[in-house]
Amino acid sequence: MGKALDGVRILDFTHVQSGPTCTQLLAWFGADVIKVERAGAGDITREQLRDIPDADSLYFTMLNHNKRSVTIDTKNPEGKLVLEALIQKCDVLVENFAPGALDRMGFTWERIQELNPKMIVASVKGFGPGPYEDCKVYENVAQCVGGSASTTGFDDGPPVVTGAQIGDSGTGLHLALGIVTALYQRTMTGRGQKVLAAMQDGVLNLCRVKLRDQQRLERTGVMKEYPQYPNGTFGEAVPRAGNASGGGQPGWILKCKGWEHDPNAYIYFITQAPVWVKICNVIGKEEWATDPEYATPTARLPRLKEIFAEIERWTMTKTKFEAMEILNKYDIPCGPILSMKEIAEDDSLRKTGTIVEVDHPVRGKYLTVGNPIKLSDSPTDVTRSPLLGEHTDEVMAELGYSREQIEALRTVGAI
Ligand code: CAO
Repeated sequence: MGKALDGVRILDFTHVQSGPTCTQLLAWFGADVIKVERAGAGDITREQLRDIPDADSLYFTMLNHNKRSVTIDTKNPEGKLVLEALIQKCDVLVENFAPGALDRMGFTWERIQELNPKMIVASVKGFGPGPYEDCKVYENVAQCVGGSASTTGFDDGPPVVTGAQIGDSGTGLHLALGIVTALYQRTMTGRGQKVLAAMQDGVLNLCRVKLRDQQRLERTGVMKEYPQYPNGTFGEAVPRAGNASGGGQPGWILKCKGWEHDPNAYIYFITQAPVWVKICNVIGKEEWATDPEYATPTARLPRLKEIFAEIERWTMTKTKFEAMEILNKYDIPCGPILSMKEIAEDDSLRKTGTIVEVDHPVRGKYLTVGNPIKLSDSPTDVTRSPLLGEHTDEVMAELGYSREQIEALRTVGAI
């Protein structure tokens, strides 16, 4: 079966996490992704967080599946010519260098347009145009400037960053959507364009509901779904809401059997209004179903702490999986707190290709996260990440270079 992006060639000038997540997705959808790296060094993540000496790290391998790797020194005049040949042959150039790096290399938007007017140039940057546009940015910085950190954590503690890489992988995902959209527009205009996904913007997009809450707070001075209500205080900005859902259906994380020794023996429990009566029956508080102090969502809002404490008395008598099974019978939305170990061992995630075992010639077998987006007519086969420069000769030959020319370029350090 063909793949959705068959025939699309990506010049992958990305490194670390945000850019590589984007190009990995495009590769999974069938694009030919040619990753350009510096000879002898490569993407810095090849050697970061190494768990096996001299083997590409999991950091690298898990972000660079299904790609080809070529080494080119793009600051060497002859290397520049090779990059120019690639620009002429590819549809999209994706990069996430520090601001200005591509221009300093001599590959301005204007120069790229001269070489290939159909080229789409897609970039991740930390910030969009403005006072911080020249700043380098990493994941946690993006979480802080995008509104996530100030709204994550508990009211009595400092801002907290989340383990989900919303700044890096989140922005990579945004960029991938921008690229396929630009490819689609190009089918009508015949022209390339610039695509920018700023990490601050990407995080803020994912924190959209918190900007909603900021405006609600400014209008009403209080947010009844937040744990600060009714006994705490609200300031000028959206506060940290702990584990509250913050939405229309109150939720909280509750202890389950074994919580004393297992840090993940917890369940997320949502007191969804349509199943309130069932919740009351399950936890043995049948009287709450009709008591006007508890029977309606509005009546429950000032009592959420007490209600969750009562539900927790019930969840503590069950393991998180037992609780999940019972609650799901009654359509009560909930979810066990799964550890990475439990996720890695989950059979159903392996069956769907969300967790995949990959074999690598140097590091052997390892687990990775497969394509989270499933297309029925474009299935994903996860193949290992390339070794540094593994495909240099192959790609150079496709560009029309002879064996002698390739050797000559290697001798002068251009590839
Ligand atoms: N040949 C020759 N030179 C190359 C090259 C190649 N194949 N590939 C890269 N280089 C050069 C670049 O031209 C740049 O040189 P100059 O600084 O002289 O212009 C240099 O390598 C390093 O680029 P960099 O500044 O992007 O790298 P860094 O490690 O200092 O910074 C990062 C890393 C991530 C902070 C920065 O790239 C950045 O802010 N990127 C945008 C935001 C982003 O994506 N952040 C996410 C990081 S985690 O996913």
